[in-house]
Amino acid sequence: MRLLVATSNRSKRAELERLFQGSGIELLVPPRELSVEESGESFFQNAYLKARAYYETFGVPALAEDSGLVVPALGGYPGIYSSRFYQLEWGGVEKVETSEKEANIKKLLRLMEGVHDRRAYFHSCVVLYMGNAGLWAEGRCDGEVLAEARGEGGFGYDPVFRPEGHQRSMAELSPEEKDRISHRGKAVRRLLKVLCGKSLEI
Ligand code: ITT
Repeated sequence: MRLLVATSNRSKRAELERLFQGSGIELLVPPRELSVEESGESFFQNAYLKARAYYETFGVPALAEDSGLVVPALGGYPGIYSSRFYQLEWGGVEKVETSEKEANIKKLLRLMEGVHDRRAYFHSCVVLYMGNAGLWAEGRCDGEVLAEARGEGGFGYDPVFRPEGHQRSMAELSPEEKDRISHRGKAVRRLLKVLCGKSLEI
């Protein structure tokens, strides 16, 4: 089976490729990236919109993922707005000095200054869209927002997120350690269980 990976985020694509290794399913890179408006109100709706757009453009079963960091003390933000949090009026627009990632992190840390409840979780929803049939699965990784960035691995908010049960930030974990506990790892393993009918040790 071959699936098109409906994402323009290279780090996310690399993680999905790792998570599908050994599944017998081949992930194909799209001939070009699409700009899909993420107008949904949930991770599921946005993942569905992306998977459907890639399927309709390229005619191949498409796998999309929508994810983000949910911080209850911030009313659920950045949430579905995680990738473009710095641009949101909510909480004040953050200027991009080095990269969008740095601006997102800077805004999150600014809003968390003096906040006692630092609990947060990453959420991932994967959607496989095949035209007249489909599948979806979700995963969550609980932890807390750190006071400052630590580590070089992963992507996005990984340097400021400490997963439960670990002393290191997500960006300080090896790729294999992250895959074992991550929201994306859990969602993909659940999808594969339905798709292949077996549990994979990834
Ligand atoms: P595509 O829509 O093209 O897949 P994207 O990066 O815009 O790429 P999302 O809309 O799903 O993807 O936004 C996900 C954002 O949530 C991502 O850019 C990060 O800021 C954050 N995020 C998701 N998973 C993460 C992870 O494993 N580690 C750190 N940050 C993560």
